[in-house]
Amino acid sequence: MRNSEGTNPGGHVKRLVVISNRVADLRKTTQTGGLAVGLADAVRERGGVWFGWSGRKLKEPGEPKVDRIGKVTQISLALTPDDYAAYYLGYANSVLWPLFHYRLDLVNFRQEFLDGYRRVNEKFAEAVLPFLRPDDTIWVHDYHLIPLAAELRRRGCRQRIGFFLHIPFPPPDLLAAAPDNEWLVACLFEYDLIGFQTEADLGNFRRYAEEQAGATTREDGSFKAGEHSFRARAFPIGIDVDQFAEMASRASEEVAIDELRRKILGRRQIIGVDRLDYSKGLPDRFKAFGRLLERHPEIHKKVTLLQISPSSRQEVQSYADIKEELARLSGAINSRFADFNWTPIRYIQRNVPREKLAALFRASQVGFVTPLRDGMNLVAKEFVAAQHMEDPGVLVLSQFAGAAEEMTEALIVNPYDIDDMAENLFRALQMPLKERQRRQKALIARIRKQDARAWLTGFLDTLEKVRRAE
Ligand code: ADQ
Repeated sequence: MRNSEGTNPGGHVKRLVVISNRVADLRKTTQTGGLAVGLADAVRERGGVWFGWSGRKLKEPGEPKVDRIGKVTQISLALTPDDYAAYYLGYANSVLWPLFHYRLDLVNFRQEFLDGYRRVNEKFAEAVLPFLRPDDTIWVHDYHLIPLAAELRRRGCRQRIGFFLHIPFPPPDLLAAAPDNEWLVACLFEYDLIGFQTEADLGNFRRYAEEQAGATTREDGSFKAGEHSFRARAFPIGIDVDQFAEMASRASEEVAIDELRRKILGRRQIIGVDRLDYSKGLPDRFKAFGRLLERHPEIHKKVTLLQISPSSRQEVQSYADIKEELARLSGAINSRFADFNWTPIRYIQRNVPREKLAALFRASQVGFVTPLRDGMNLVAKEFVAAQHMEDPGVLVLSQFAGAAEEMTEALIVNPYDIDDMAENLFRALQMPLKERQRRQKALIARIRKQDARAWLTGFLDTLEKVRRAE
């Protein structure tokens, strides 16, 4: 018998084994913040293993690198350049990422990508196997590693294995476009618990499981498909609200000076922060800001858009394309509207330290978060956590971000509708203080309730309770 605290019959807390594409640096996570911190804390508290790719590409990857840090063993594996190309750039980011973000037009399916994906998942399973103990709890993360449980089971693993999908799960009709969709879903069935970001994602998975894979499901989230029994549930991911708010209140001098300058000029700031990714809706966001200026000349020189977007996955063509498109759009909008003392769009393509990011959110009057599709979107939650309670900014949020399921007091917009976004920006900029405070109060209560810790314990407690056929 096991109980929900993750203890075994001897009363020892069971070790947690986290497996993700990239291994978080457990020596650094306290400074970097974010999701890795919550997970790293859980592994540190319970003791265990964090396993993943080291980020290195080597012709001869050799044995995995093993670091012991307190009660935690951190294991990282290098990939060959071929594996990196087929597994990471290929299947994960040119097939699964676009497909799961509803972008069939960008899917580039090739048999060698799928072969590489399978091969790397096998290598991961082989490499982590010697480090596993029979009563470990294993938690696998994200779309890079869907077949990992199947590979581990094939090698005799009987441990509880959970999976969390950080990105959306597409409707069955879209998923059907992947040549290997049946195999992918069958791989998911090997987990004891599958976690999704939202009820909508869970609903899509349930429909596929029932309609295409003949599974039977019950209200409590338990599924039966052939030999397999498992559970699936939504566990919306959250942030450490107090830690982020604390960071935001320690404004850096640079940000404070910039804010003061804007105050003197009576100028407001709209902020967007995203990895440079086509799922984040950046071109339409720029267009919406342009439309706002076009329709409301009275706010010229009174507002700027600060967009912070470091490049990512540049070796994938669609990412290089979006980078070019954004440079063109911001240039066109700036040259149309700018004056000698006002640049409408400030577009920064660099990573910004978290403390500075938090301070920038606090110094902004509107958070503009408009993904075309997003698993959750932590930026929306960070923007709210960073606000002054007495004089808060307004969040303008896409209806297609997972976060919109919870954050209903934001101004919810359709990210495909440029006019709708422009008008909601205008509304946000005019919003009376009382209304801003009311919305902020409700939003902060929401993100506090479903914070990083609630997500973590919610998932792990549910995983411990899953009854396994042993
Ligand atoms: P991402 O697609 O990366 O995550 P998001 O949830 O917004 O999207 O998280 C990004 C994180 O990176 C945030 O903490 C943000 O502050 C930080 N960040 C972004 N740009 C930055 C910059 N220029 N400098 C510094 N930090 C920056 C995936 C899914 C999401 C899901 C998360 C977590 O796509 O939908 O919410 O995982 O599950």
